[in-house]
Amino acid sequence: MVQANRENITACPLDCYDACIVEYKDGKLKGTTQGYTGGFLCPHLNHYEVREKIVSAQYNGVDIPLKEAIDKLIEILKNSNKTLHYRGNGNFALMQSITDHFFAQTGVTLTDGTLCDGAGEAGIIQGRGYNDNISPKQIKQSEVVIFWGRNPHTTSSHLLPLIKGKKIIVIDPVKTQMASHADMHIQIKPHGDLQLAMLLARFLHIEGGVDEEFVRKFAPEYEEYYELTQTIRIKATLEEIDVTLGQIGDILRIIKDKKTVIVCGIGIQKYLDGADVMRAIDAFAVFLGLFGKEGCGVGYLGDSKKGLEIPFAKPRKVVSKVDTAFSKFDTVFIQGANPLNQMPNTLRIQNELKKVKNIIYFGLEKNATSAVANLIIPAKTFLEKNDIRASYSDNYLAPMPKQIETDVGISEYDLTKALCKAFGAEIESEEFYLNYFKSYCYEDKEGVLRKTDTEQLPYKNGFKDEFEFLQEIDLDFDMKNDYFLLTCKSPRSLNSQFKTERYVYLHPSLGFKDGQKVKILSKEGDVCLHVKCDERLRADCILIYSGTHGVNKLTSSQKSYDANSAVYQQNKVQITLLS
Ligand SMILES: Nc1nc2c(c(=O)[nH]1)N[C@H]1C(S)=C(S)[C@@H](COP(=O)(O)OP(=O)(O)OC[C@H]3O[C@@H](n4cnc5c(=O)[nH]c(N)nc54)[C@H](O)[C@@H]3O)O[C@H]1N2
Ligand SMILES: Nc1nc2c(c(=O)[nH]1)N[C@H]1C(S)=C(S)[C@@H](COP(=O)(O)OP(=O)(O)OC[C@H]3O[C@@H](n4cnc5c(=O)[nH]c(N)nc54)[C@H](O)[C@@H]3O)O[C@H]1N2
Ligand code: SF4
Ligand SMILES: [Mo]
Repeated sequence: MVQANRENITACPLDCYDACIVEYKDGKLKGTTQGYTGGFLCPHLNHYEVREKIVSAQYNGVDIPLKEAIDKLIEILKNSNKTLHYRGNGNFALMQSITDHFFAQTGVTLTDGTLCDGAGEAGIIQGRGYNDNISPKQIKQSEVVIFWGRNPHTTSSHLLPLIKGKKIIVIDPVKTQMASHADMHIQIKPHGDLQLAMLLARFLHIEGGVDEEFVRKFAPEYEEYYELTQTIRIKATLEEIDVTLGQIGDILRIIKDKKTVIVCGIGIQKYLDGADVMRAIDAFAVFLGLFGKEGCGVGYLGDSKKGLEIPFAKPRKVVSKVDTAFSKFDTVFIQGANPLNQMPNTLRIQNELKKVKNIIYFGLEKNATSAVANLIIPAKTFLEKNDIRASYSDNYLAPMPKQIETDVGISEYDLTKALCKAFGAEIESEEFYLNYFKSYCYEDKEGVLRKTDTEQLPYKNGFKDEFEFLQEIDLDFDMKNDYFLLTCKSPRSLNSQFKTERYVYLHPSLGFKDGQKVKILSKEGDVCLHVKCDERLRADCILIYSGTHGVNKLTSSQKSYDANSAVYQQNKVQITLLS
């Protein structure tokens, strides 16, 4: 039997690539050397307590005891004809979805699709058949790392020690911290990645650099794909995406005969055709034969639950998480999410939620969503409850035993148990589920629980079937008019948690000055923000970080063509000066 908990060791609960295992000692959180945390934590966990926590349940703006709030919740759910359970990833641990177990059993509607990485993942699955992420071990063994639409200093800082001394290429419209240290930075126009990836594959083929042995075995349709890459007009395309032929040559020269990993982020896929972009990057990696070899591969967000059968009841009814028709429900139970700030098209969400009779918010802090809720139920922080988490990129499960007792809030398990009891639904003990997850693991010599059935070297026996290349492309995106909206992750916030940003970032050449107030407009709406000039940007881009109040008034609730994923950068925007 696998070891249970080590008292002071828990794990960061946040939805983050790194899944740090942490120590809680004398009221402080510290990094450990387990997993690949390397002994340090990022600012979020170093300042975990800065958040303004909700300390009391509320009904219609009045503080009430927790017990009364739970009774109220039961009453609301009993009298509701149509209820929606909308759950985000504010806490990424596995027991957070125990609430699904109750809602699914009682016929409540749940959500489907993602605000996050779905389009890219769909592209991976279309090409490779399934998504298996590379582990940090492969990144460590590589010679060249290409960061493609990923900002490691902000969103995966624990990769940094692993890439010391390697050749680095960054493909990003922003001169990120990594870009300014890199051997090469392609400051590509947003949405230019599909064409770049196809041109790279084409020139690799022209130079005779295709790994013939690999493609013949695992991707026999590669000549047809090469023909597709030939349909792209070279000169016009390079101009359109703002890349030079020299840069293409340089990339191919740097990676020639080198163990290369391509570390992709969600930046490449916040578009309707996000799946195609990821698939074109994969195709380039296939031409290079990067799969199934030590020190090589393509990383992205993975299915962190891979290899686990989730023991909770499955929903019978689902609706989209991206363009959710909230108004069709009497009751909306929102857990671990802040849709009024984080979902696309805020005005639409505001209008939809106005028509909902009962809005219940179950979270840690006050935010745009709690402000419209009738009933607020405070959650417990990860230190105050038992849980266990998985990682996107490594195969460990990290137990998260309770560290502190408090009388504020309720855990997801305890709330679900109370609901199951009131409705006569079935539920096992908390320990049962935690042990169930642990039963997938063995304990390695460092004392880390690792899932037994996971490949350490993904695709070592090839893909599910042969690699499926793109057969056609649709380049229907306005690359010329107005400004591109970039909306990526801030170092200070975790989406809308912690310290959110308040500015719009513009290139100084646009003529705006720090502190001026501007209105940013898209076809969905507008938002007024103060300017910060930023040399790291292209002059045709504006940057508003995820979490900034009002940013999603600009974004569209369309869904990516493949997978029901949000497309935060599909809309172009305009700027006008206010003062
Ligand atoms: N500090 C911090 N860390 C986080 C989060 C956070 O909010 N704050 N959020 C977490 C979550 S939920 C997620 S999903 C991950 C995501 O983490 P990342 O995958 O790193 O995602 P982003 O920051 O959205 O975008 C990454 C980079 O893509 C670039 N980019 C934007 N558009 C394009 C494009 O068209 N082409 C190319 N090539 N690049 C482009 C952006 O400039 C940015 O530098 O981060 C997690 N970690
Ligand atoms: N403009 C723009 N919008 C974006 C993005 C972007 O890059 N740009 N990124 C998108 C992406 S990748 C993502 S993943 C989504 C994230 O969007 P959301 O899933 O809405 O995530 P957060 O903004 O982090 O809000 C998390 C909520 O969870 C609550 N919470 C934290 N811990 C717990 C807990 O233990 N229990 C409970 N019950 N609640 C808890 C917090 O109080 C907070 O209200 O945003 C998307 N929206
Ligand atoms: S947010 Fe990410 S990097 Fe920061 S402590 Fe948590 S898992 Fe580690
Ligand atoms: Mo995300």
